[in-house]
Amino acid sequence: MAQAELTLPEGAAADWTVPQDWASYTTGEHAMWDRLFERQAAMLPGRVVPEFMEGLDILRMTKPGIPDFAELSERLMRATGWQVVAVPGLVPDRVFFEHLANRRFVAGRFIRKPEQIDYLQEPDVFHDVFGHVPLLTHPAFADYMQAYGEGGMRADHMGAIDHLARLYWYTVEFGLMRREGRMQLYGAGIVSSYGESVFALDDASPNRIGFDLKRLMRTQYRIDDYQQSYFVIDSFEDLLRKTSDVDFGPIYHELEGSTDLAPDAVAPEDRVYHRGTQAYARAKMAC
Ligand code: HBI
Ligand code: FE
Repeated sequence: MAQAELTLPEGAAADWTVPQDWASYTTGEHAMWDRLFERQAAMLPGRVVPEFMEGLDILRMTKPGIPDFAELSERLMRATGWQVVAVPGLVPDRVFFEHLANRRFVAGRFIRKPEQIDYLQEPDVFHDVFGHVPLLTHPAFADYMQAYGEGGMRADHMGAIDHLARLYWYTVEFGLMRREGRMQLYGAGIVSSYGESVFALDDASPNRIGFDLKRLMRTQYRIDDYQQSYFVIDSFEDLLRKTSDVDFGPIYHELEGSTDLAPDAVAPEDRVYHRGTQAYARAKMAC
């Protein structure tokens, strides 16, 4: 996605970070976190990979209220050497990549308003912290995120951010994993969403297709609704292996000459776990 020009907000450091200022959250804001947390915590066990639930535990995220990033960072640092830093909102791609490459996860400090409980455009602290941070306690996933940041810095120089961003989208944000015949969630965009936590796993509408790096980088995505296709990895170790020992340069070059695939496409060479009916997407289009 071509990113609109963002300007450094007043009060932000040169790397776009701001103080979280945890003490200034209101009771209402903490209550909003608790409401979202309880809803997801009741639904996710069994649906999400166990590594996610273990991450919540390691980081003591089960205690009430919006987490204090300093405390999260201390525990995360001990587990995998990652930190959580606050940013005002979306940051430029190269800033985002540089933080990841240095094992810093950038998180919004604001929380959604009650009327935005099920949908908001910009990532808030619930999406960023509840969705993304627990898996950063897992060594292979933690390394994958750093490698993604490093890959982003290289892609920036090659003009290939759009293709690389699809990898982030279909793994970190909307990934599924299948182990021992069991499909589970791990993408942050899914696990932080009440509706999509069910849709991604159980609905007949979306495709569920085996992970293939090049295929996935050709696939367009939707930012305004549930995904029409989800991609399935075997394990975090497998994801790391299939992306970190790969020279993306020749892939980007090849992709320049190939056409994109629509979000709902099924290709002949796909390993299809479920061919979606696309009934949900079609019903949406009709209204
Ligand atoms: N900024 N705060 C924030 N959070 C993101 O997830 C984010 C961002 N800037 C750029 C970005 N993501 C993506 O465009 C990259 O994955 C390419
Ligand atoms: Fe996200």
